[in-house]
Amino acid sequence: MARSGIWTDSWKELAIAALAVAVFALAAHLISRPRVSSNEVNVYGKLKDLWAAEDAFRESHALDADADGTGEYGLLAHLDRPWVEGVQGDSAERNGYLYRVFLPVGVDSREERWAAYAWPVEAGITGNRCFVINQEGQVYQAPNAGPLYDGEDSPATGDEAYAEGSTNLEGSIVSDGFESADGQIWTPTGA
Ligand SMILES: [Ca+2]
Repeated sequence: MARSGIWTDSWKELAIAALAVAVFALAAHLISRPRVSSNEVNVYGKLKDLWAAEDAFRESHALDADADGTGEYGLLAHLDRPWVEGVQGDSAERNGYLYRVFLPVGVDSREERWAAYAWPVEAGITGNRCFVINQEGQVYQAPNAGPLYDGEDSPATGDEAYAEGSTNLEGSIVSDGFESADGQIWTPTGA
């Protein structure tokens, strides 16, 4: 009887330990997932804010390098608060994502277009998906599998969401179900 009691206790301890591990794993999953997804949801509003900031900046004529009366779009460091805060190099970090604005070469082109990408500071930890917006104001997302874009070590460089071979942000962001220059399929997103 004593022997079977010991075995019963051992199995109980094992079961409790297994349950504890399962609960811990579930808790870790529940804690990390919402942060990742809320970071991703945050990006949509931030990029729409950035779009409004770029429009306001151009309209203000704060930059008019060729003095033709038409303002040019600016980099993050040119824009109003809160975009200027925490800008390092060309990037700003917000809620686990890096944001970077790209401008085309040529003053006339900078009067017409820009693009901004947002990608995770630490892919798989602070976020998964990558996002892009340009002067047209629509936010697009892509899965960022790999990951393609991951912090400062693996950044977007400007033309990735455009057609293969496109340079200087010419054309449109590819969103018709075909792959863009980075091999991803970008889809419009509302959040
Ligand atoms: Ca100008």
